[in-house]
Amino acid sequence: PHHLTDYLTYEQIVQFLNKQHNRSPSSKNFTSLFSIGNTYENRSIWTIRIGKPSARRNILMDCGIHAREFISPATCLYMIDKLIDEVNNRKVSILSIFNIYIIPLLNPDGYEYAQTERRMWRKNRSPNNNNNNYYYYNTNSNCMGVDLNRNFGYHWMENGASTNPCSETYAGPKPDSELETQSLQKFIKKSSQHWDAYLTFHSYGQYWIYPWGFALYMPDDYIELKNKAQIGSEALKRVNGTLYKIGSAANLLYESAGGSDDWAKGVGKIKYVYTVELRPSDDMNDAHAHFAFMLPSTFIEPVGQETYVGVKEFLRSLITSR
Ligand code: 0X9
Ligand code: ZN
Repeated sequence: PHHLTDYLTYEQIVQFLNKQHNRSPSSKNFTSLFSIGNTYENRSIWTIRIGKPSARRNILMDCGIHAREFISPATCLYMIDKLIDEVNNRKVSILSIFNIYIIPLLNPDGYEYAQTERRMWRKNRSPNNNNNNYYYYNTNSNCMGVDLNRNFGYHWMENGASTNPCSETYAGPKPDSELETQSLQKFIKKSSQHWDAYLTFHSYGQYWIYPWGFALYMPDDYIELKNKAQIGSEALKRVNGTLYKIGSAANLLYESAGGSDDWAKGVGKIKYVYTVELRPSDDMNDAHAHFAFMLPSTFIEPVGQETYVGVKEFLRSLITSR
């Protein structure tokens, strides 16, 4: 058990993952640590698999798509620590059924930049100096970075995204242009395995969101997605009383295309897909709302704790369905 009292740097996260992988004989047996690809600045996108040999079903989670949302990677690390606690548990656990793959930091370049240079950085750090553009005009620019959550090639650029490289929601020169986007997609596709669920953690607002983000209409199976989101968020609430809202991305937040969630469902054909917007709430009557993206690190523990319980209960509810 590890105490996460601070937001870690990329280097510290790599160390943390190695320590977790090597924690015990059973953690060495039941986890694997690998990279799904590299970023523009050549950082590895580390991924850990946690699951017992009997596990036949697969779950994917990622954190840290947006650089400034520090509570997201911290929550993935917290869950990794708790899941590895469970690996030692001889009882039947969700890890006897699911291999859980966690990518704790999908956008390490942006995260490092937010930690060292500009706290409110959101995008990745790829330069926008090419004319390799989807549109007839070029977007050569000195502004850096692509919003990875506008870059995924499913209904790309249809709504709520920008063609301007200086925008915070710049969708990139073309769909799937970014290495981080490609790495995640390759991993989802190549592991010719079936994925039961994909959860992507962001902040903030306390929303448990299902597709679609690109348009206001609902997926055919949205009732099932909604029911399972309810199970997760109710369990989460029982821990510290934290209240989540549930709905589709476009309805609850705003229409925006190119998200990893829409791609995972629309192209990746994963049934249970969610974006979880962690604490704080965005309700200005909430005492913590003013923290916004700058949630103090003292929140890592309670947010990690409640999110882990919610996710576990959600996963349990999948065991009986399918
Ligand atoms: O706008 C986003 O990318 C997400 N909110 S955030 O404040 N973390 O930036 C919400 C994404 C919801 N999903 C889709 N729009 N597809
Ligand atoms: Zn985000």
